[in-house]
Amino acid sequence: MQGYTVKTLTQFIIEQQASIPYATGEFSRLLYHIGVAAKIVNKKVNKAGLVDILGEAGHVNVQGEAQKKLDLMANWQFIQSLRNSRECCGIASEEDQEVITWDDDQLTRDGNYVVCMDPLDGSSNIDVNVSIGTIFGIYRRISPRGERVTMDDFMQPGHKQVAAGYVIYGSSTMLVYTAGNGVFGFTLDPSIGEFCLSNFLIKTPAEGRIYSVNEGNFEHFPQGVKDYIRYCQGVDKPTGRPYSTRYIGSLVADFHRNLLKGGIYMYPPTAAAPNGKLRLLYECNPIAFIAEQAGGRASNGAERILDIQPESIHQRMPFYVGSAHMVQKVEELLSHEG
Ligand code: AHM
Ligand code: MG
Repeated sequence: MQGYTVKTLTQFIIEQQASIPYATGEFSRLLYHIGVAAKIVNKKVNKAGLVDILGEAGHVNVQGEAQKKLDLMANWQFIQSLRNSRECCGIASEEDQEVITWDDDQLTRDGNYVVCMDPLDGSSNIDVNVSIGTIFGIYRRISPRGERVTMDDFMQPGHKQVAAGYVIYGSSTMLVYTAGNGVFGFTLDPSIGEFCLSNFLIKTPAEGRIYSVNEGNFEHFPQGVKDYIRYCQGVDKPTGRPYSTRYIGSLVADFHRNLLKGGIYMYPPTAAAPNGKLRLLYECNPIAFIAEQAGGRASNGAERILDIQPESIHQRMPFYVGSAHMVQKVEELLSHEG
């Protein structure tokens, strides 16, 4: 029987590390542990239909949304794995009001990195077998090693991320990440339990033909966004319009499709949610870093996402991300609003 050659995530990380002079392996260890947590969460997500894990856990998370059982499990799993890595000294998670630290644990306090994460995004889709995802952004701490992490460690603008990624639990499970030198995708081969390199140096088309937005909120969008949606719907052969609308309501899945095919994802402000819905630290920033690394663009309509100075760990931000020309177009229309 013929075998086949694969490059696993672990192997890839080791090779990448070897190409960075003086790299100590700390960062590689951190990424490795994220991969381990992703595999465990994947197993549970796959099993979700079989065991009594579906449904709400009876708690409300910090945004007042009902937490699903799988959210809690994923949160716990990633926290444990990050702690085990000994490289992470603090976590900001969508599921926890305060940042997570391990002050009793000197080894962990010595860690050089903080992680901002949404352990299971798109959780309203859990019960209906639609793709969900994990999102993470990694920063080097600015407070001295060995001491308690401070809020300043988390209040760094997105361009300070040393790496960011997402895991999509979909028809297959993928881990996509960037460490600032391109975007790489790994597909989980369940038969060997390894993430295998499947997408080398992902580049997103500068122009796309898909727009993804919750159009049910149309009446509440800023005029510039309404104008952009009308533009997408307009008929124009040279630009390939009308564009297609595709909206799963699961950021990772919507973004991943648009990244590969070309398109724009938007979560604009509405009257009820003047800052939009998505969270800057653990949803917008990691996705924005990946988008830019793939040649795309990410903005809040007026400003580059990665330049925004965070003010609190759960802060929300309007979000426009994807193919560079499409994001520029909506920015241009928004700027006419005055
Ligand atoms: P969540 O973090 O509570 O899961 O919410 C984030 C999700 C995104 O994945 C998705 O793009 C968006 O919420 C969908 O929101 P809406 O249902 O308002 O369109
Ligand atoms: Mg989320």
